[in-house]
Formats: sequence, structure tokens, C-alpha cells
Amino acid sequence: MKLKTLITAVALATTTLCALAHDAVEVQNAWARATVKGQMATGAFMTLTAKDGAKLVGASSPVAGVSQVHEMKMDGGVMKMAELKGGLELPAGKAVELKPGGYHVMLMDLKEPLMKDSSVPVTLIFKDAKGVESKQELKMPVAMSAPAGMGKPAAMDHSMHNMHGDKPAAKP
Ligand SMILES: [Cu+2]
Repeated sequence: MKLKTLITAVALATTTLCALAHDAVEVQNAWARATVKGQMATGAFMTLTAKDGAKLVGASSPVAGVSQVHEMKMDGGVMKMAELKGGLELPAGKAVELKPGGYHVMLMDLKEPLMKDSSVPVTLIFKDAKGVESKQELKMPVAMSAPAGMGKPAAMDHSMHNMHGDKPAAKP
């Protein structure tokens, strides 16, 4: 499991655009928002593509007491967020974006601040069409805001190959 985590993390940090073909759900552009001292919660963001369709039903992280799949929406003119009780639907082959202001993985009860330029382990829990649960371990880079180049359509242009020129966040 350790090795797989490392490979996933390095792949995320360097060649995010290359499909992680062995996983049922492809994870791209993952990052978590850095926190300041005393801040108890933050969001983690990414683009998920489930080849055969799946649901993101939960998450966990050693740095957070509670991790939930959240959505943000307008409610009577006020932006509110709440747990997506049934999980986040990932239609087959369709990229679903988790981003600030929309869906996100909420890390709560933080045990330590998330330092900018570090990385945070997050495990995503998926359910496939048959209801079979699978887990995917990631190491997400921690940043103040979406790293440059993220949030654009993946196939936009070839300069995207260099968008993760930053050093790999992974440590064994
Ligand atoms: Cu939230």
C-alpha cells in the first residue's frame, strides 16, 4: 500500500494529466487549501472521472477528525454548505470537478495546520454501480489557492504538460 501511495503521489505531483488507468476513478488536479493556526476546517479539491460510473461516498485523513463530502449552494440568497448524504454521483466517463464554491471534501476537526507547500494524505471512498466500496489513497499538495493552470479543461492545450513543474510533494 505504501508503494502505491507513493506512486500515486508522485504521479499527481508530476504528470497529473496522465490517466491512472489502474484505478476505477481517475483523480486529477488534487489540492487542499492551506490553513492558519487555529483554523479547524478546510477543503480539498480535485477532478474525478469514473470510467464506469461511481459515487464518492466519503473520505478520511489522518489530519482530520471528520472528513465529509460537501456541496455548496445558494439557499435563499445565502451560500451554504452541507454534507452530501447520498454521496457525489460520478457519471461514467464524465469529469466531475470539486472546486471552491462547489463540491469539495471537507476536512474538519483538524489536528494540525495544513502548511502551504506540504502535502496531506487523503483517502477517498468510492462505491461502484454494484455498491462495492473501494478506497483510493492520495497525497494532496497543500496550497493557498488552486495551483496555476488548474481548473481548466484537461485537454485544453499542450502547455498543460508543464503545469506541475513544482517539486513532488511525496515523501516515503
Ligand atoms: Cu464544506
